[in-house]
Amino acid sequence: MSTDTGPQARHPSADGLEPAELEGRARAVLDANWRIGFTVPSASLYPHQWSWDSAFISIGRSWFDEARARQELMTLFDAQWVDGRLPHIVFNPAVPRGAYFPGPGFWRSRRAAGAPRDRSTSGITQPPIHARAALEMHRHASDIEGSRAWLRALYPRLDAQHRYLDGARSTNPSGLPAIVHPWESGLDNSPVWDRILAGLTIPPDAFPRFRRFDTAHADAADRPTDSDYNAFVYLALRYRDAGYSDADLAATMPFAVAGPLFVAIHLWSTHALAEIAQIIGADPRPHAEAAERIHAAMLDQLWDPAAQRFLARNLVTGELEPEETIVSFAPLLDPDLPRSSVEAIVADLESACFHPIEGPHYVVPTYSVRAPGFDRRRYWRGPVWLNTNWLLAAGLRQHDRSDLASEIAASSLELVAGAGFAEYFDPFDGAGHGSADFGWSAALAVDFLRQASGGRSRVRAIVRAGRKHHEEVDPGAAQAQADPVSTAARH
Ligand code: 2M8
Repeated sequence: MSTDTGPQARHPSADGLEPAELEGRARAVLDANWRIGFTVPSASLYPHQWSWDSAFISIGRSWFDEARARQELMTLFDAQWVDGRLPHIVFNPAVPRGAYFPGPGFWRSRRAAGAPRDRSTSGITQPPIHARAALEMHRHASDIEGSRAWLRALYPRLDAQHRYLDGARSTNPSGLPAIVHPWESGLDNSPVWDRILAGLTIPPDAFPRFRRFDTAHADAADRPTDSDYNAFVYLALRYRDAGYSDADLAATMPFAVAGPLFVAIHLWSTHALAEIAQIIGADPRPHAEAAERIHAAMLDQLWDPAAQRFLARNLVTGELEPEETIVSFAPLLDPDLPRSSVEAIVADLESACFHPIEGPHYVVPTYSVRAPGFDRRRYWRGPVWLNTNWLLAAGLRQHDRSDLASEIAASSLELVAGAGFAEYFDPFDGAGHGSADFGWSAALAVDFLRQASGGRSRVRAIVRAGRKHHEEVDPGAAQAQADPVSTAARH
């Protein structure tokens, strides 16, 4: 999406938009992004299949096209490795080389032990939201028998995915699944990783010069920096050149982290897997036991009593990474989270760091708006994203905070009604950034619309308000708000 074409272009014709029309537009985006058996996150910026994107997209699509939604997850799992790992990208052979970096020639998956031989993939993974997605889809399936048969076919693959994460990836002192690359977190350039990336020593001859293609499709100011990309490439090559081996990760990989978002999603999906097992007549107990174990390890390893916050643990140094970001809220997905932790998270969520008291704004920014490094448009360093909003809304509903969940849902719908299905949004003026026509923004808008509590009339008011809200924002005031110094001065 161009961000330089002024407010009119950023907020096209939301005038008088009805919820049904908004859903129609979302469906049109998903249909335009459909390829053979899966949906691309973005036709320009991400022209292949991404793992957690497909899960979010399937949830939204399943409200109106169950067959394609199921097919999407099956296509993804067709690329699962023998060890159970689900790759974060499955490359579309129809896309020309050079459309995306790093492509199949970089990852060289076909040479790796246990990778599929008939298609190219990356060798890293992404947050395992898939079992939860499958359960969500089943819950609102109109064709229950078809859905049950599909779950039966998917279950062994989901089970293998979880065994991989609970096995090879959890063989470290935390007992939690480690991620070996910021791309595995899904929140690539989140400030959570800054300290670790700053400490990397990248030898000058570590890799040949490479060319990024992302900045040809999105404004460079919206994307990770070149120095982020150097670290991303270096870490991916380290893992690839070690044969994608998970042996002794904390000793062999410079980046090995147990992060609250990845872990909480894994835990939430483990609970979903137990339910799926029950639905298809398999034994839920191993999953229930795994969930208990992950819950205990998450509280023990990732809760910082001093900060009263969940933080990512650097498994190389043993330290917790202190940045105040949205990952700290993800443990709301744990249905057994102690009340005191729920209350601490809600207090953070409602604080001026994530919910500025004055002036119009949208929730939930991905980084504290008061942090010196907060950036209202740069990717995972401040903007609002629909998938993190969707996860937090689900977590809040689980802990009887439907009031806050509805607020997040309303903010999400206002954003897409005002700025279209952008990849991410400025928390102050609601402008869209990154790619336009982004898959999970469209899909999760459908889910928010279908799940909206308070009835259709309330949704209609929210969708209409989307445009009004955008019009009322004074960009000058929004800029002042985004400046942490002036924000701090007001409180
Ligand atoms: C972004 O990540 C990819 C690398 O995987 C990229 O920047 O090229 C992230 O937002 C990630 O969470 C997402 O799955 C992917 C595709 O939407 O894009």
